[in-house]
Amino acid sequence: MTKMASIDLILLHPPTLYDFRKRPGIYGPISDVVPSTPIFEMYPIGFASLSEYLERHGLKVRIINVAMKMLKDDKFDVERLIQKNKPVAFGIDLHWMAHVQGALALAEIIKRFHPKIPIILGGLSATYYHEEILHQYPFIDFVMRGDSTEKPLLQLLQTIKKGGDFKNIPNLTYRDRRNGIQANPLTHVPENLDEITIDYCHIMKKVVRYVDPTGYQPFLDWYTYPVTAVFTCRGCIYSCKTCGGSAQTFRTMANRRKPAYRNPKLLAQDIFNISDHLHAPVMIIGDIFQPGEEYGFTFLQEMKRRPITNHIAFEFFVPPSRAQLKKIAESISNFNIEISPESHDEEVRRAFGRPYNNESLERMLGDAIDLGSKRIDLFFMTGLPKQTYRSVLETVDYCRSLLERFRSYHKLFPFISPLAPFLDPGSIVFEAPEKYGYRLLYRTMEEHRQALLAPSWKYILNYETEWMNRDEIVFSTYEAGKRLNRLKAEFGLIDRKTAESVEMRLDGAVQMMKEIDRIMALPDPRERAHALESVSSGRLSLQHYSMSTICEKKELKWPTRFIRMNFVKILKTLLMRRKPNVSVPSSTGAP
Ligand code: B12
Ligand code: SF4
Repeated sequence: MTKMASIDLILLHPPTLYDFRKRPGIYGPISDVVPSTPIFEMYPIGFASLSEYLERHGLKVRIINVAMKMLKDDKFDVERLIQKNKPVAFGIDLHWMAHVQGALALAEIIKRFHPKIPIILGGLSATYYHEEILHQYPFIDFVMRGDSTEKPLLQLLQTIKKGGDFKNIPNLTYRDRRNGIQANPLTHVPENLDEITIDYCHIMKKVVRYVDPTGYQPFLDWYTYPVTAVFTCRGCIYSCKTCGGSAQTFRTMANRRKPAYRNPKLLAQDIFNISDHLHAPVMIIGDIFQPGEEYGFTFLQEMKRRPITNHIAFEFFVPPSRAQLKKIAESISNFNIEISPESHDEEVRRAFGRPYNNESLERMLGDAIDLGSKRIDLFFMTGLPKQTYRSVLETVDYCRSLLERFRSYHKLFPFISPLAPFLDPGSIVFEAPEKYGYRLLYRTMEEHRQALLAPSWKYILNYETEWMNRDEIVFSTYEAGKRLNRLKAEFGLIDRKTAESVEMRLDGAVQMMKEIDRIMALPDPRERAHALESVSSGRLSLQHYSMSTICEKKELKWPTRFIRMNFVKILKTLLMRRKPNVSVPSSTGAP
């Protein structure tokens, strides 16, 4: 038996488009405000909890970030990787819809080499399309649905290994012996997150076990900027109209009636564990006041008991009160904030589903600055309900007014990015586009898969709105990006050289988009294909305009210390057996 034969599950993270190295396109600013490139090489953080949980229950799991390997090495041979690995099962995430083409392509390769090894798909998009997946793509054997698959996946793997009936495994959709498709009830919907953990020490140990730092790497420059995330919840209480993770979407798609929260004390412990090993920033995913003030205050009290120097980034769904900010400032010395008003226009913001006005936003900015927030990021978006081209540009004017008002602060960073590449499947707007002024261009999984083969992100976008067509969404984004870039230089948030290089790239991208439009209008398909090929192999490589367009990745970075890893502690952990940071049974303290 080979060494690899003992692995039970290999979790693979696909690129958005397979093979993006041979088929470049203008992906545009679709990933400008997340750490990934448009290949979306970041794997779902759920991979970490799946791996930890399954290993805790006696299985052997390996994560391989295929997208990252392809991104880092032009010659990386995916087929060879697949061919030489023979686990009991392969798992592929189809969490973000943007991976639909890449996920299916990887699955096809696996089936070609290993027709007998089962392939499991999971994640939010797979959950939404579970039946279509099994109907349309014979190379997929199982879809594990829901936002919490640790336990049912364990059951599935045990059944695959030992034999048995699949019909009692919750959340599972599968093909039965007569090739019929069975969707078991989605009943595993845990009420809290105390039994699972995102344990970075577990990941470090796996990196060593498989001698594979790239396979576990979450995004391109993670080893120089090892930012981490901790989770307060799965699910959400808000219902933002285009969000595939809203309360309503989770209810219909994942059978979740209310969010599952992590015990606030365990959450603090998650941060301490990270802080012991890494000096880099920690992002808290989910507003700590979403479950109620008591949850947030319990967490902060816990943090106060053990002061740490890591920068902690808080995201807020609504502006917190001064009293709440004050508690944060008293408990955490280096706190940072991010909030997404989406638009300066209160009507647009309301139509999107954010329940606050500019006055409360600006009051919060003043308070946070006053109380010592180290940095504040504001995220705006294009492609929103009721948003026109003009309104997008007015958002930049609003940013100017904020930068002027808080001029002496120097740490208020506005960003603007498009709702792209796709309107989230299962979101309120996706389910009833006309009602909200949207026109959905692709609905099925196959339509999305084909769309990803288009040469520019304009043709990939799966929607347009009553207020902006795809052209306007695309070009208002570039124009706003350009103006915001200049604004940042003017207010000293980025240096002149950075601003100039962003602007040059932006202008180049716009030119290239127009050239692609011209080619796409050619009536003869052969001529079109030929022209597209020569553009992509041309001197001005498409790749150059695709990786980060309207801002630089470094603009997103939270402050951090120069030496970001505690190597001594990491080494000790690697040599030690640690108990996972979970509590069973659950006495959450969360509401
Ligand atoms: C945190 C978050 C992020 C973080 C990602 C952190 C990470 N590495 O996972 C950041 C900010 C980086 C991010 C980025 C993006 N996000 Co996001 N994100 C979220 C958010 C707010 C929470 C996600 C969450 O709580 N996950 C819970 C964790 C613990 O579980 P998990 O990772 O989902 O994994 C579990 C299951 O999904 C499943 N599972 C996942 N994969 C697999 C694979 C197998 C084989 C199996 C069996 C199970 C399985 O089991 C896991 C464990 O139980 C949701 C909104 C929401 N309320 O859910 C949006 C959401 C998931 N994001 C979304 C989008 C669109 C994006 C972007 C594409 C946006 C963009 N254009 O930049 C990018 C993609 C980034 C990338 N891949 O590189 C959409 C997805 C809609 C869709 N169906 O496509 C959501 C629903 C809402 C939204 N619009 O923000 N995101
Ligand atoms: S966008 Fe809105 S609905 Fe979606 S996760 Fe954020 S707050 Fe919740």
